[in-house]
Amino acid sequence: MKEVNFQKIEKKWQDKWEKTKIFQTKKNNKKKYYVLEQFPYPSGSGLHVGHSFVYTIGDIYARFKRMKGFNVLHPMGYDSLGLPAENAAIKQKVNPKKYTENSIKYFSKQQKALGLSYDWERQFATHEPSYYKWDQWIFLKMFEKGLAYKKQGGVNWCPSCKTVLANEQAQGGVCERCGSKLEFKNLSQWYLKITDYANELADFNSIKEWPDLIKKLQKNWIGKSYGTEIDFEINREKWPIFTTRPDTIYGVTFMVISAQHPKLFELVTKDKKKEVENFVKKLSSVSEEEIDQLEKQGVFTGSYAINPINNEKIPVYAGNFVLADYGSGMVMAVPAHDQRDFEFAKKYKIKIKEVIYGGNIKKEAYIGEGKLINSNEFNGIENKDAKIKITEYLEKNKLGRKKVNFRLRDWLISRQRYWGTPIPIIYCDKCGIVPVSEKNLPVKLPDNVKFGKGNPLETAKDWIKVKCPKCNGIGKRETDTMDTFVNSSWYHLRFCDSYNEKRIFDSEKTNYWVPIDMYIGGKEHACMHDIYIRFYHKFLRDLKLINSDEPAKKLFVQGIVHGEDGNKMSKSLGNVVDPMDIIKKYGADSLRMFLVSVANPESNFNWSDRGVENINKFLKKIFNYFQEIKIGKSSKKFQSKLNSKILQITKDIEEIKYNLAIIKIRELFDSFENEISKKDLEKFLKLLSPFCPHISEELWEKINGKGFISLENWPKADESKIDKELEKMEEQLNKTISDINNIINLLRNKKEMKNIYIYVIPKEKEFYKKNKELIKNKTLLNPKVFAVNDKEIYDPEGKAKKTKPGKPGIFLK
Ligand code: ANZ
Ligand code: ZN
Repeated sequence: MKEVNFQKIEKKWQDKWEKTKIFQTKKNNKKKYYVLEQFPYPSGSGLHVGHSFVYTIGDIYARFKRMKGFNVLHPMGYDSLGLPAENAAIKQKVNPKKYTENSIKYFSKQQKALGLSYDWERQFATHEPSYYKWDQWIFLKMFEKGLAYKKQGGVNWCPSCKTVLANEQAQGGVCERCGSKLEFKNLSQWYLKITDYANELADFNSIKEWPDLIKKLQKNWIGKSYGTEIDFEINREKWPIFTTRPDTIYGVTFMVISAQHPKLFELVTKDKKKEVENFVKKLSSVSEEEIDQLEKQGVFTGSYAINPINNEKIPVYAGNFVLADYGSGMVMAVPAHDQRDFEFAKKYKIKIKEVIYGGNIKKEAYIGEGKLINSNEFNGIENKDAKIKITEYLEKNKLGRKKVNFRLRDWLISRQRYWGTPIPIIYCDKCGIVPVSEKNLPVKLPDNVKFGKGNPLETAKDWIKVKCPKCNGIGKRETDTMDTFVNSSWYHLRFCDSYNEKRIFDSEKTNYWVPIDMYIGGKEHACMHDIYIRFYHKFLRDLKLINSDEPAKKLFVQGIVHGEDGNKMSKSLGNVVDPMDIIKKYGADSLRMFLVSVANPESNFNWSDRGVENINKFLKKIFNYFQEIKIGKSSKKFQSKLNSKILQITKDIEEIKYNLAIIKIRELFDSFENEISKKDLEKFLKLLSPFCPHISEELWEKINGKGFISLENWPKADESKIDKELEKMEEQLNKTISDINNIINLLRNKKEMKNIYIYVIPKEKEFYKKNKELIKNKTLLNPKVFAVNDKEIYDPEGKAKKTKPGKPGIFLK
């Protein structure tokens, strides 16, 4: 086999694509298709295998859809603000801007080396003031509508990143970025009122095609819960309490208010003050997940609540297992029917009152269904019905009401860091919080800051000092910047009109392209970016800037590439693969094809050097074949094969089962005969081209000589040419071969195996005999074929009995 200089070929076509701008997109009469891969955080270390994988998945799709006749938008940009860039810059003692811009150059160079068919004319990076100006503009719109607001409260603080974090970034009580254990602080911070959209975000009806897993994770995170709000009276004040179990209201024997509740001390009596203060001080922050494992602790506040249904007086405790910002931050505790309350009651010797019949409440809480007892007029009613009846009763007497609650919290966006979008707010002693006026946007990040202790922006004294837009008095700029997830919440819209200076984007242009038809990204974003982008999309819809409800029709979540040893790639394990090394050695086409050939792109898989080498050999074989082709007439058999493969490959790509498509491309190549028509060879190259665009262009040029294969039409199958019977037999044959290989792989003494005996039904004998050579090549065993009714059948283990039509019996020796 002759060597092939893949690198030279790849460079040639990348240059041609770039020069002719063939992937540049404009509005036209074709149907649109928007493919987007989640844009990267450009880091100085460049592209890793995970990036190459995501972009390859998207690029194959974009190329495929383009050839299918769609007007495809496939843009790329950089999510370039954020902590990691700032930290890396500090470490290298350079300005984050310089660091970031170098990283972007390096990144896009590597992306180009992968042969990705982006419309580079639309590229932007979020650290450019022409982009983040619109982050600030959206913030002002939210501020105007009361959706951006400042609030004092308990927040998660990362001691290592030295900033507060949003709830979504603090799951499990650790920092999403660095994994440090979070501290609890009480601070005044900026929030976006995502909870106003909670109900709509919990509705997935218009994104049915999102993966079930992502929908489930989001659903849990948003946590829609139907219940009843009941007004308890404490010290003559009304305290509405959220419960999902109004049927247990007669069993309430104490109340628990969150130790972090802002109004806790209004309930604490003088003699209990010291004790409660000590209790609160001892507690550290816990995440929602941790609460269930926590030892339940509390302390009596000295106050009593009145149960509105029977006027019973019950003690109010402060406790560590109640969340301050869920429901009303206080619970009505029913120890007989809630295990947390049960443990608490046992510990503090509080009365346990059974109100639902069926359990043994001496041992544990009974959380099952049953009839009500000890509940006056509601006795004897099934508790499911009692939920409705008691809520009705409370509603009638104005003591309570139906209520839907969400676990989702407002999005905390303040960050005490430099490398983010400045929050466009000015503080004035006279006027308070004043928004920067629109015409003064963008508020640019100052260059002159000192990194070191605290928020660097606080060292930009000249920048901070500013006139108050309202009274012209002395004002001070907000020094917190926005969470970087803000930047990525609407970038998909900006790609439709990247360089608009007058507006955030032109609605007509954007409405043409959005929603994204195929969005590709990681599972880790399920409850962060994937929720935020939906929120922003809906908000901008409500501003009438766009007319769709959801950002993406389809979301595809790719698997993770592990190291050759099966572990997560990491420097310390020495199993990191640099895609650029692979491109240098084998070329981008081999890398691309390998990445999507091992497994379904949805699954995790292990890197394998041998795997790439194998693909590389295959591509060399194709290349060599085309150097010495005999163009002629295709046989009927080949035409049948080709057309049937076109059908299957098209379907596989459509469903992003690229690995299956590649198996079929290989089978098709294996079935190449001495003479094939030019048209058919062209079709083969077209099928190959989304995966291996460079050599496809090169070979296309060789046999056709005109234009770019990337802009050709996808081949259509002529079903009349398919010999269904034959194709079915071949499919079964391939299945048999793979069964044989599976058996061989399981055997310990595989080396000693020489012969394979294949038992088929009489009708299939001829077909298998004809394919003996193929079986031999693919299994490295010597095949002997018998029909089950042959007189001289050799079948020492009675395997012929297992034969079924299309499924031969097999014996190895
Ligand atoms: C009385 C009761 C009796 C409850 C019973 C449960 C079982 P979801 O489904 O998650 O909405 N709750 C209310 N606010 C809370 C807070 N801030 N922190 C911790 N727990 C809180 O759960 C609602 C239930 O969680 C409510 O129903 C309340 O306890 C508790 F046999 O009220 B329940
Ligand atoms: Zn003022």
